[in-house]
Amino acid sequence: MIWNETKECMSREQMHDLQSKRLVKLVDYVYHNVEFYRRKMQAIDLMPGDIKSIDDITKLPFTTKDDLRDNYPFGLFAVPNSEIVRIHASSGTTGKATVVGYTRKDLDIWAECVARCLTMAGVAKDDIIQIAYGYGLFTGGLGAHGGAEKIGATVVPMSTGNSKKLTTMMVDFGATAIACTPSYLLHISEVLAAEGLTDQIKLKAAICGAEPWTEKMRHEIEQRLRIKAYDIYGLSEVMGPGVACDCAFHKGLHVCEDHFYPEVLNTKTLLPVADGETGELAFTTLTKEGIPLIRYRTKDLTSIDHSTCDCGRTSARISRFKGRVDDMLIIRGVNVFPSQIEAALIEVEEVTPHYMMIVDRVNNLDTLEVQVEVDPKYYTDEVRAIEALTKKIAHVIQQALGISAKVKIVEPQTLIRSEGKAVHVIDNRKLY
Ligand code: DLL
Repeated sequence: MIWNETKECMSREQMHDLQSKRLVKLVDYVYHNVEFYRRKMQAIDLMPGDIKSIDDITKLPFTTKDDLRDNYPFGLFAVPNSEIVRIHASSGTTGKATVVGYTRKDLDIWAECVARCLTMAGVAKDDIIQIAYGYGLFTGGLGAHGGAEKIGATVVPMSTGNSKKLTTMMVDFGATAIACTPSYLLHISEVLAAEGLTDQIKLKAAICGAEPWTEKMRHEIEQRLRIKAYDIYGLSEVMGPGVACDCAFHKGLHVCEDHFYPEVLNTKTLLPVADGETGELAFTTLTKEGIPLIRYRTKDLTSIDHSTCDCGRTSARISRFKGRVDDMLIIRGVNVFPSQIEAALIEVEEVTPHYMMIVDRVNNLDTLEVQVEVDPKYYTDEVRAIEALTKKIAHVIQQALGISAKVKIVEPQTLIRSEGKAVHVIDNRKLY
């Protein structure tokens, strides 16, 4: 069974009508159920009745990550908590997480969208798929899991962190598909090679995303493992993995645009750009009940193409991502904002707000070193005192980011002072 073949093969006109119908319903829904949207619309004298079709979308105000943070944790939910059956969260720009809630229907639609993506990657009922995205508050693990179960594949919920077990089970179970970050898969390919197991795997497809990667990296993965690798995109605010995915032609990622209306915006004017032009991607969730979002600015840079793909699908395609408009980094699949480090360091009396993050990739695994300047009045040559302070800072950073970092204390006044915008990140990773 091809998931949602009918919807994916809708004509552009049919899609326009469906999106229009859904947007009209959504605007009425948020106006009556989310005070935040009601106020925002009232502020610009906009009533639900003013939105008559998807072409009116530009009349609506944008939503940002800060709006989610300001309404932390549940302020943007459109249903009472009794209707929410799952919570996920991702990093906020400062201390607080960005929290999203799903109703049962939201989870069904999420699974449907992921199922479409997996189907595009050739995964079917008789496949055995290892899900090696993190399970937990991150949407990767459980999101991919739901879609794989929906198509009836045999799901192995590996999560992250134990490469040896993963490679052993890949061989022993005869896994035919894997879903994980592309950098982790490159690492896995090295583990397999080191163990002499590459020839014993039955893998045919990988569904990789959650971090930026390149065509070159895709070819490298395909060559090393003799498989086909597909690009899957998503973000927790909008849903999680499965917002878009590429097909065997790899000419952009097909957006599940019956559920997530994409706009690509000029980064200065915030007006929609023409097909092919790069801009910031925004999504309106056309069917979400738990936390519907209107024109949510993803900060991801891409371009859009509404022409029919060589595969025959008519859905809009977004190009491989070209970066971000903000300073968010993705380290070991985890979203990290430098401002989170800053907020964490403020809690440590002995240090100054001068820090430098050095990100690298060793054996295809990301590493993070945080160099921190100590307040001169606490600086000492005494090794034990420095060790204790290093441990204390590492703990605070781990708590704030959810990932570990190597902390290096440096002498006062040694980190570069910038005359313009402060530079807090050196990213040495090369996405080949
Ligand atoms: O990363 C959801 C996800 C899980 C997608 C598993 C794909 C696979 P967040 O943690 O909220 O959600 O991070 C979202 O990650 O705004 C992009 O900047 C980046 N990102 C996600 N997928 C891709 C991709 C998940 N395929 C943020 N290519 C997004 C490039 C990606 N960047």
